[in-house]
Amino acid sequence: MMRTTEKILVIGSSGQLGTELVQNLRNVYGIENVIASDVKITEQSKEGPFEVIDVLNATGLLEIVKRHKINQVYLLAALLSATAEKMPKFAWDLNMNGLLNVLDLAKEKIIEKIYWPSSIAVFGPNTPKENTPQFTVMEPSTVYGISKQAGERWCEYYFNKYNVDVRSLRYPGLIGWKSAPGGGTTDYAVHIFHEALKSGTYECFLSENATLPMMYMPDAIKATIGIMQADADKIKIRSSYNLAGFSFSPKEIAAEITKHIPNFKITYKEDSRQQIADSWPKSIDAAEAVSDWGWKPEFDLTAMTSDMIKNLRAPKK
Ligand code: AKB
Repeated sequence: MMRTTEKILVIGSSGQLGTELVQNLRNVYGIENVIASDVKITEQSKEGPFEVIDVLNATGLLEIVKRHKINQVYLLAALLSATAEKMPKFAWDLNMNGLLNVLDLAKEKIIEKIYWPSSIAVFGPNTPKENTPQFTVMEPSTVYGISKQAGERWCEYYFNKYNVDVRSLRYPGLIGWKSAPGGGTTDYAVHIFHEALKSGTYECFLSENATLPMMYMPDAIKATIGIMQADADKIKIRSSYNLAGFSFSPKEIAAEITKHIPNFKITYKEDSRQQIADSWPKSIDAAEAVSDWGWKPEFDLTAMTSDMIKNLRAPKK
């Protein structure tokens, strides 16, 4: 474990990414130096310091940040693409004002460093779909994408105007076995494993050829901690970095799962999430993340599938 003076607050820590990020940050910085927080108390509160925080309550947030002498915030609380379409105004409020509340803490020099996730959802139907570059047409057609794109602009603005050290990644769909996703369009790529092992079948809400960029959780954690630990002068992009793992369609992941579960059957019944998937890139060019701060993913579709199935089959401790 690293000796550290960091005091880290993870907001929205009980979600898919937060659950694993908190565990990994605690391995690096020590349990007592990483405060988990969510809008309500969860099982995570048994594992280390935990606070109930509504990020929209700026006064409550400030009190907790001061009490714990926090100097870094990872702001993960947000509504994802599918849920945001059902509650557009609330999604905008949470995704945008939550970010502004945290950016203001850094503007006032109360905290030193912020991590804020963006997403491939910042791209839209007019963006080039293959190997989508860092700088390109961005006309998102979902509420989530609009909020992430505006958030990126705010991050860059606070960096330029107030010298706020904010760092961000445009995550693809994240796949992990330790925690469940919620409210995203890429969630099928996690559910498919659970259903394949439980019942041997899965009804997919995207079409068989809906190729999307994805990433295995250990790579996402490595990228997140990696960009936060990089020297500030290496972080040349203060909106958000393209991040790439690998891409696949429901048909391709089903074929990969069949190598482990030969009788597995997938069926397709598209819902409104297909339209969201249609508006997103199929693959991402992460050249800037590679050259600026040394991004390198480890997992591809085959390695991720084997690891997911091995871990989900292992007896629960
Ligand atoms: C979603 O599907 O909404 C998220 C994302 C790609 O940001 N997983």
